[in-house]
Amino acid sequence: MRKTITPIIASAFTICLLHFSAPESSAAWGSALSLDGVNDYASVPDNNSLDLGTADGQGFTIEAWFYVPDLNGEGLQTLIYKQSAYALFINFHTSQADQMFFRLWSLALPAPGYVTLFANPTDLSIGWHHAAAVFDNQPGGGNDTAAVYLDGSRIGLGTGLNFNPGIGNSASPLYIGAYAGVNPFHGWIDEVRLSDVVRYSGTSYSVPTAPFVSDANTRALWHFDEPAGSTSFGDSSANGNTLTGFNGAQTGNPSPAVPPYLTNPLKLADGPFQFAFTNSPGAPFTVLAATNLTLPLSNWTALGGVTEVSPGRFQFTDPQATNTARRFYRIYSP
Ligand SMILES: [Ca+2]
Ligand SMILES: [Ca+2]
Ligand SMILES: [Ca+2]
Ligand SMILES: [Ca+2]
Repeated sequence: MRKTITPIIASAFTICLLHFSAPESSAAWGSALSLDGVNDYASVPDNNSLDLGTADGQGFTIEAWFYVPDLNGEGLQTLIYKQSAYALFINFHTSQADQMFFRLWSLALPAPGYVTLFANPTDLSIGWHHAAAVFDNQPGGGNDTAAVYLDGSRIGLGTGLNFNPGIGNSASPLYIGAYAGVNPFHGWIDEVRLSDVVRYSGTSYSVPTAPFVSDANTRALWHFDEPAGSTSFGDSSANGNTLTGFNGAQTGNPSPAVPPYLTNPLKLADGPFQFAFTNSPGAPFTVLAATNLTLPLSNWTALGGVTEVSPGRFQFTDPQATNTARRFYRIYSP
């Protein structure tokens, strides 16, 4: 969830002003599936609840939140993948816009046996995004449509598709984050939901603002809210599709879930200024300082790391505080 922090305006009496900044992000609840972009993935064996869109007229939706940690991605990265059935993946680029692909397989199609909907190019920014792929399977053939949505906007639409009775019923496991290690996603994935119904239609929808709740059309729903470091991820639907993390895939968190809470600023006896704050255990922080609050962030001085004196309790001491009459501090994460 995005945290908006209202800046405090400095006055003549301000001796210390602490600004806490966290990375821009629009969602993710609790922890998420952490993926190293090397070979991490999670999977669950095939079963009937994962066979979506196979029956005549049965549409489906696959969706996930994903976190882009940097702008260095180049090449295919997998969100959701069921070989010979359905897949949603991203083609990241550093020198041109990124693309999202939605693939549907059917034995009835000519080689290579699938169609891929290429969504319009879009530049994915650092932070959380919501992606959804919808297959609207009409009875019979010739009138099916497929769509890809990013952050609530439809960025790809395929019409006149001909799946009859539906897409392939494959025996492949369902994969999250990579196809058995191939085309691995780098970042975090959260709130993955598979539904046997068309959840989104038209050109846009309101991006979900809360974790999903399982309903009658939910075939699988993973919150990845297990304790950090878990490699088994429970399914909130009634279908028991427990995912297993491989090659290091585990629960984690890309950013502090809450703004830091300042506990006890104080001036030590010999002059240094010290303060402490609480936050998620292990969260990375850097302290920046400036004597002029209006300086752009790039002109603030990095004072180095913060000490985590006990899990979730951080302390910072500035031995140079005695060198200036006034100094402002800003805590930055990561
Ligand atoms: Ca059809
Ligand atoms: Ca199957
Ligand atoms: Ca979560
Ligand atoms: Ca790994």
